[in-house]
Order: sequence, then structure tokens, then C-alpha cells
Amino acid sequence: MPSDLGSVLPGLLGFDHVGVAVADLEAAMTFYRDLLGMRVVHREDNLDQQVAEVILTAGEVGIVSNQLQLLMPLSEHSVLQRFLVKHGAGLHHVAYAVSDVRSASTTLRHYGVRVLYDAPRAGTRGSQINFVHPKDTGGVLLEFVEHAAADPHSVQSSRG
Ligand code: V0V
Ligand code: CO
Repeated sequence: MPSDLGSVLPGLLGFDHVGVAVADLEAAMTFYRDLLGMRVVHREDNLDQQVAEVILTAGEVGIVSNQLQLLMPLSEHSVLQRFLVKHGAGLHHVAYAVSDVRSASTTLRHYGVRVLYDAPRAGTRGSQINFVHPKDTGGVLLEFVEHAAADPHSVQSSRG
């Protein structure tokens, strides 16, 4: 590993979202939306990942690090289902926004870090995503997100 990690991933823009695995999306929203007062800014079924998801924000829309992603498996083939069976509901991943998910993945792979997909896959709102294995990050599944240029919630556009 290099000593000056700051120079390794120049396209690291900031925190993007925290992903929470839940067995019941509506029940989880009763807490986060109705009790905590978070705002639902997006809902989507991701058939590739086999998850139903809701994005909520704790504050101003456009500040991506305010985002929470509730994830519920759409089938028993979803990795989320495997997680729920093994660990139960709870913190599933922490996502970081990057300017270029391909180069972030290539860079980490170069240092022997296990990046899960050979090529980025489809994420929320047209984003491109990849993941780093939790065994290489201190036990937390790490997601890289490259937002679609037109996404109003992206770090790039919120910074003008
Ligand atoms: C597994 N482990 C985890 C973990 N999942 N540790 C922390 N956080 C997690 N989420 C640990 C597990 O306890 C084992 O440790 C070890 O890793 C191997 O786990 P496993 O149960 O055998 O599971 P695998 O290897 O079959 O699958 C784990 C991985 C899988 C991370 C490879 O979940 C995966 O491919 N994830 C990427 C896709 C994904 O998570 N999609 C849902 C989010 P021990 O017991 O051996 O010590 S979709 C999303 O965020 C979207 C769409 C978006 O934001 O746009
Ligand atoms: Co995510």
C-alpha cells in the first residue's frame, strides 16, 4: 500500500449513501420517514441486484452524504437475501461517490484490493456502481458510485 493514500484515488468525491438491509421496506419507512421525518427522494426496483430500494434524505436534497438507502430483496437470489439470512437486518454498505468508477476500481485492484465486478453495473438513478469486498475494508462492504451527469442528487452537480 502506498503511504500517501490521498494521491491514490484523486476521483474520490465524498460519502454518498449508507445502505441498510431490511426485510420489510414499508415497516422500515415507518421509522425513517414517519418518525424521523426523513424525506423520500427516490424509489426503484433494481432487477440486476434483485433489490427494492428507497432513498431518503435527512436534510437538503442534493447533499448526497445525507442519503440513506433502504434495501429489501426482491427474490431469494438477491445477495441481500443471503445477507438477511446470515446477519439479519442492519447496516449493509457505505457508498462513496467517485468521478470515475472504472478508474477507481482499476486503481484499487492494482493494490491487490478485491473489487467485485469486472465492469461497473447499473445502480440507482442511472448511476454506475462497483463494490469492494468487506474483508479488504475493515469489515464494511464499500460501494463506489459514479452518478449520471444529469442526476440532480449527484455530488458533481451539487457542486455546480
Ligand atoms: C458479507 N459479509 C459482509 C457483508 N456481506 N460483511 C460486511 N458487510 C456485508 N454487507 C461477510 C460475511 O459475513 C462473510 O464473513 C464474508 O463476508 C463472505 O460472506 P458470504 O455470506 O459468504 O457472502 P458472499 O461472499 O456470497 O457475498 C458477499 C458479497 C456480496 C459482498 C460478495 O454481498 C456482493 O456481491 N455484494 C455486492 C452487491 C450488493 O451488495 N448489492 C446490494 C446493494 P465471514 O463470516 O466469512 O467472516 S445494491 C446498491 O447498493 C445499489 C443498487 C445502489 O446503491 O445503487
Ligand atoms: Co448502495
